[in-house]
Amino acid sequence: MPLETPVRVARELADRGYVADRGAVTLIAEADTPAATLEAAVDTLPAAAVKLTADHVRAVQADDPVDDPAAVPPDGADSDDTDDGELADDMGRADDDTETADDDMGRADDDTETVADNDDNESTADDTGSGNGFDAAEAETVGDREPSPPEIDNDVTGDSTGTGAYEEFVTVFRDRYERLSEQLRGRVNHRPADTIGEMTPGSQVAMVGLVNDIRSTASGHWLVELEDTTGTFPALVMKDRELAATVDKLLLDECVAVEGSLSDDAGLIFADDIHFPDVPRTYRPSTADREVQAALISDVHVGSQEFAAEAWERFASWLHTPAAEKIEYLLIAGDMVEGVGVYPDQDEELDIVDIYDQYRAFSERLKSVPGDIEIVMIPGNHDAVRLAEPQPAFNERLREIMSAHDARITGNPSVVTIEGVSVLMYHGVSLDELIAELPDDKASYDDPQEAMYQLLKKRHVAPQYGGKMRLAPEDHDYLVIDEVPDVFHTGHVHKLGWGQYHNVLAVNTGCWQHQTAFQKSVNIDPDVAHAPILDLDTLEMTVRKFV
Ligand code: D5M
Ligand code: FE
Ligand code: ZN
Repeated sequence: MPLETPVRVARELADRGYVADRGAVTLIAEADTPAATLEAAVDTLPAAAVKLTADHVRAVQADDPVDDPAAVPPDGADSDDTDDGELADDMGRADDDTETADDDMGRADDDTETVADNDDNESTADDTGSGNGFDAAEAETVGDREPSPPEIDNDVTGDSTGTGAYEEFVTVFRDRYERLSEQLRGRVNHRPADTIGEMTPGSQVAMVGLVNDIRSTASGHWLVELEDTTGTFPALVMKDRELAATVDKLLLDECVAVEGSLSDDAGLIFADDIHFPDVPRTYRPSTADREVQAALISDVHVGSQEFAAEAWERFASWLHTPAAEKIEYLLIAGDMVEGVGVYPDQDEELDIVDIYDQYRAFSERLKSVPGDIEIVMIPGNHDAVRLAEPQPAFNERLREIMSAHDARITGNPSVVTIEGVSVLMYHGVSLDELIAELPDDKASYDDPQEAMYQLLKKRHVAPQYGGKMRLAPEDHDYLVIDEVPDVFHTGHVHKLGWGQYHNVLAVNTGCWQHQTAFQKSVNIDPDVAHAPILDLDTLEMTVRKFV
């Protein structure tokens, strides 16, 4: 029995449109005549069924002693020529593929990156298993995964009230102010905007507000205007003060506190300090109480000519191997498909032109993933949901198309808690904005995690409204980061980057789409087919490459 068999069994099933749980794959792979067992097991499924379980396979094996290795000693020559013939042939071809995959995975091992490479964390070189993972002896000990259902919070799906009316923008910004100012209030002795002008000139004052305007004065200083529910008030940041560097990091509409002294005419605050809601430095993330892992990915872009199909299949196959047995969750942070009409001339690079066909093809790709892995997905800007954020999850029709894998489908953003670890999943459109607006050392495409740190500091996933990021005004600002997450997971910029900010692991998870013509024209070199694997019990991360 070739060692690669579990992978080939999984592929064969996926090709036929079935998802199988790990137990089913293992039983078929270990059967004396895998091809016949597979055929028989599939035959027992009702026409509409897509999921093959270990019980199905056991039922077939109980009925048919020929497939029970204990009952009939294997006869190699016979089984090769008869029962196994056809599939063995197919699998023989697959074997060549697998060998490449194997080879690549060998490299993947060498290429495995750790948090330590990227930041100052400690991590083992590769704790996802030794060798290429296709170890038959180990496979025997592999049991079914038993993920717990994820808890989902902060999901707009089904609760959207916004119609886009002006008053709703007032409401959502008021909510943003209320919730973020709450986090700053205890730290400064602040006053409402409409009473500051009545205070004694020269006195110490503080105000909490949303940044309404940032402009430089004729003499090169900065005027930052804050707005609260009573009005606006300006603060002056002198250009030669250290604080001027902080102004570079300010975004419109974010919530900050300014402290300083009131000018002689009581018309502005000379700013001494600016505070952000931020994450406490002492934050201690929660961890799982068992050894279990999650794979975090994004930007699959099925339907694009650049979709990295082979790499995806290598990844999915690897998930069937013992090296991946601890991976019980797969989180996908948006852009499942390439979509249609997302960017000008996008249609020239489409492999599949119909949006529903794209989701059908995506669903097929999901079938290659072991059926006992819990999948959670949120939409991105290429997906067929409203573009304005917060984005509700896929509608019924799309859920139906993607139902094979029984994934948890939730909005963008969502807080997904798995094994006690809270993961803030957000697709990441605001990252483009941050990278454009902030100084390079604070946000760049090469280090997308730096931009994520800024979002954590601002406690909002998309502070600046009006540029690339579209806001849907709800009665509640879903984009505020109320609770500090243990992990912050984004995608969108197609670059891999991760690190810790005040003990929160921030990871942008690259993509499964090779460089597009647009990306080539602007020199974006995407990080394709990387799968960050997170240990939920230690929050250490390793990255597997499937390129
Ligand atoms: O976004 C992938 C990345 O590339 C993201 O940083 C936006 C950027 N991008 C890609 N195509 C375009 C066009 N045509 N205009 C502007 N920016 C673009 P994704 O959401 O996967 O397209
Ligand atoms: Fe994308
Ligand atoms: Zn995107």
